[in-house]
Amino acid sequence: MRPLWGLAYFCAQNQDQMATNRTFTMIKPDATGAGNTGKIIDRIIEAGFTIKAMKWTQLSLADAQAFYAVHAERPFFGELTEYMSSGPIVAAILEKDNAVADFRELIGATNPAEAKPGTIRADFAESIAANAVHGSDSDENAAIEGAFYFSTRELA
Ligand code: IDP
Ligand code: MG
Repeated sequence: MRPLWGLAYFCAQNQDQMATNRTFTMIKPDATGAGNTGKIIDRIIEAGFTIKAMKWTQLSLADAQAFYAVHAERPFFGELTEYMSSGPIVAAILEKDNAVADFRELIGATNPAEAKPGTIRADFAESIAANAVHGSDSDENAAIEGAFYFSTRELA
């Protein structure tokens, strides 16, 4: 096989791996710090999501600013990025039909005071900033956010 064809094949495979029916999540520092990581992963699996990739890591402040660049103009950007870099997080790519919308349903509203009973944020979040979990808001952002943490070789 000529090298160029090999590269084209590799890129096509990568695109396929970043297709829809996936979402991206982080278990945030409040939840990892409170010892709720395992309980939250259980909820995610019980809700029918398959884990495609997962890692325990910590964001630097610069990483958090890059990840949340879309919120750079929001008044809470400084608070959010300092908080998200303050302790360990668990990053994961999840798969399920209708993954983005179903995961947002599972985690509940941004403000835990408004999250429906039984949602992850209602049960585990501390505040609107320290709200236990992140969930992508679109297929496009799920692919971008997943690629922030994982190469396609890390998916299984
Ligand atoms: P989402 O996580 O439910 O999608 P976004 O509006 O995208 O909510 O906000 C991103 C994150 O920024 C939230 O999950 C939360 O941690 C934080 N955040 C949102 N609104 C506020 C606020 O009013 N004060 C402090 N932090 C906030
Ligand atoms: Mg959001």
